[in-house]
Amino acid sequence: MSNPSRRKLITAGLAATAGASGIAVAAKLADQYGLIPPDHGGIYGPGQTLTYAAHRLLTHNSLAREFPRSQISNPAYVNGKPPKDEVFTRLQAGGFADWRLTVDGMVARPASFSVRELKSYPSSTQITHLACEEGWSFIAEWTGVPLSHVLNLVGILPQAKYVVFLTIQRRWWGSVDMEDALHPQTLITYGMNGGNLPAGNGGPLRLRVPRQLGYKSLKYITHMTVTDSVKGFGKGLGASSPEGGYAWYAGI
Ligand SMILES: Nc1nc2c(c(=O)[nH]1)N[C@H]1C(S)=C(S)[C@@H](COP(=O)(O)O)O[C@H]1N2
Ligand SMILES: [Mo]
Repeated sequence: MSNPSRRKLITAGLAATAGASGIAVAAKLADQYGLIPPDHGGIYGPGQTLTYAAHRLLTHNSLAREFPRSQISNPAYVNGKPPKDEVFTRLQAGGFADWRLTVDGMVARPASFSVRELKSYPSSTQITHLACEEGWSFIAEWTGVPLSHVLNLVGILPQAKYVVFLTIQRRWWGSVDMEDALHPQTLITYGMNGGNLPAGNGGPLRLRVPRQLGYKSLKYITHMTVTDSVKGFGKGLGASSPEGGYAWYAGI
């Protein structure tokens, strides 16, 4: 589905059916094109499907806005406190030398990376906006390795549809589709505003998905699983966010 005029046609079809005969019908059309988000059930499901399908068709390959250095927020906003448990405290005391990011699932070469290894790969820096669903936002410079680079190292299998992320905080986990996973601005970050990523902002390792709301940018990531279905994770909705009433897809 790479032809832009075809894309426009399908999107127009989605919009027209949404207007004429209800979004449930539009959701059926989206289904024909495989554009169904994991939280497609329930009363909000058709709306979620319409949002996700329309975004995917219209904003394919689009870039999140990047800002000049002068726009960086000072101080950066920190939402919540870093974990206080024994495991995190011990890892932090050791300068996160023992922090690992493991990658498994539908990959040719499952692997486990230290922060130092991730820092040795080609890095990417972006000055982007992080917007929380609660209404506040800030701009920061993020540095990390593109997730696509890590996925290429482990070799994703052709049937892969999602990358699921677990964090050191069990309550916080989520997933992105392959389009976001392979998007050039999706990073595994270890740096912020020129220094190491502060623990308050998710250090030592944090996902950045700048085309979606802040809650998709999971902090303290420890584990990634490449999969063709998110049914086996939690309640099967693809993330902790829809379990708590927020959309799985939070595109902006
Ligand atoms: N592991 C983890 N990731 C998380 C959160 C969290 O509490 N724990 N909060 C999320 C929410 S709701 C937002 S808005 C951003 C906040 O990022 P910040 O603390 O760097 O401002 O991180 C997201 N990722
Ligand atoms: Mo948030």
